[in-house]
Parts: sequence; structure tokens; C-alpha cells
Amino acid sequence: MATKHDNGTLAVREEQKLKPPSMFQVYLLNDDYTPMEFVVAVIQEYFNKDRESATQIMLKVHRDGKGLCGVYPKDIASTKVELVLTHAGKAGHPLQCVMEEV
Ligand code: TYC
Repeated sequence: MATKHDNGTLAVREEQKLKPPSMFQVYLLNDDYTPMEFVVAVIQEYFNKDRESATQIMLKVHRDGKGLCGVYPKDIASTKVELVLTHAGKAGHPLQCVMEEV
């Protein structure tokens, strides 16, 4: 709502300008080398999934090339991508993790 002030200024109410934060989908990508068990452990640790859900996501990535692990605000999504890439790199696996705006 716009409010006309006595002094002639027009104030747009603050709450009207606030948009919900844009959200980002975080995906794992398939490759031919990262062990399935490593991927399941990554999904459990970084995306808070139980072993069954993590296994289903890993198998989807393996079959379809990519799989959705979670949807987060931008800073959380980018932190997860970095943590996963760092963890995989240290372990010597080429696992890739990407984010896409919803
Ligand atoms: N394709 C891998 C293999 O056969 C397993 C794998 C699954 C790798 C998911 C990456 O994001 C991935 N060992």
C-alpha cells in the first residue's frame, strides 16, 4: 500500500517491498568413478537424508545423470556445493555438485 504523507512524499510500505528469498536446487551429477557408497554417505551427511532416501537419490543420479538433493536459500545452497566439492576432492573423487535457481 502507498501512503501519501502531509509533506507530499509518497512512501511505499516496507513490507510490500520484501520478497521471499529466491531458492536454489542443489543437484549431484553422475560420473563413472565416484563409488556409490561414497555418494550415499555424502547425501546423508550434507543433505540430512536417511540411508534409504540417500540410496534412492544416488541411484537416480546413476541412472538419469543428475538428482535433486535439496532446495535452499542461495547462501546455504552455495555452502553445501562447496562443502561437497571439497570433501569429494580431498577423497580423490570427481563427484560434481551444482545449484540451479528455482
Ligand atoms: N556412476 C557411479 C558408479 O557407477 C556412481 C555415482 C552415483 C557417481 C552418483 C556419482 O553423483 C553420483 N560408481
